[in-house]
Amino acid sequence: MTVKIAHTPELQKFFAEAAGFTNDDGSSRLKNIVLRVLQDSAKIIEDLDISENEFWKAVDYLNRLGGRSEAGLLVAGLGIEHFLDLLQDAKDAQIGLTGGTPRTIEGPLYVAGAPLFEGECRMDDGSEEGVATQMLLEGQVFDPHGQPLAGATVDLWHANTRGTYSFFDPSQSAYNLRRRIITDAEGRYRVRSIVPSGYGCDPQGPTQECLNLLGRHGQRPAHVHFFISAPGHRHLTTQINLSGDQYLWDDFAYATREGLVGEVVFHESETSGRHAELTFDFQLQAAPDASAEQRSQRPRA
Ligand code: MBD
Ligand code: FE
Repeated sequence: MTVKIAHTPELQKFFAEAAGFTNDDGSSRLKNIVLRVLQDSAKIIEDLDISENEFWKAVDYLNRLGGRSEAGLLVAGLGIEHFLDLLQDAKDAQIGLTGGTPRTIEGPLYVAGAPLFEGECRMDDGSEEGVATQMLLEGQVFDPHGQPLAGATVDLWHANTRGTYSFFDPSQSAYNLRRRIITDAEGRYRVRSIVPSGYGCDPQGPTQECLNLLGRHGQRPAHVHFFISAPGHRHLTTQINLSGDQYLWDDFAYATREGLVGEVVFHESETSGRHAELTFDFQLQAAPDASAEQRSQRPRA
């Protein structure tokens, strides 16, 4: 027999009290959100007949998730971060704000303050020389009219050959594979780097623990992240996902999108050996207001 009480006036009054509706302090926005969380949580518990053991297992899971700083990873893996992109796309479409390079998720591994260069630079610290394949990555940033955008900031980051990121992988040097480049007069950026490997969730971590119970893997294709910004233009958060990767269209974080696949071309030469080239251009939208020029206020490393 299923017993349901959450809908009763007594319980609704109780949730309103717990969410602070009977006092005049605090944030009314947060009160509204917390009330909804309480109501919907209670409904989930009732509707799915959540047992006491299941409930406390979930509480413990959240503690362990936070303890390992994997909350940002889980929301990516459950597709909620991708949902935010789809929702923003739909909001944009409704007001006719279209065009330019598609957005896709940031992921949890950005670090602010990467070394800044004009036009071009090298991204890797050379520590994987002999192991990594050299990659020349270049392209142009365009404005909404298709004109090259000089002075745009291309803030890019990617993993090493083991699929790990500097800062989060303390064995790498500071800001390895993280750079900011100001586009030149022709809107160009150009970097010498290495071909990244795809990312995989820590097999021992709480995110993979959840994915296992969903019968899912925790792998991403090889990819390069970008924040692109320029005065008067809308901030763009996106990624290039690399062609040929087995996870290209089987990304646990759902970041690969039409228009965001980079064609990596491998070359064999007697003088410089094997190296890869990847060309990828970006187009920004005009900023509807000044705040649109900035990236989100998401707390980051
Ligand atoms: C990554 O490198 C990433 O890009 C995302 C979205 C999630 C986990 C690791
Ligand atoms: Fe990534």
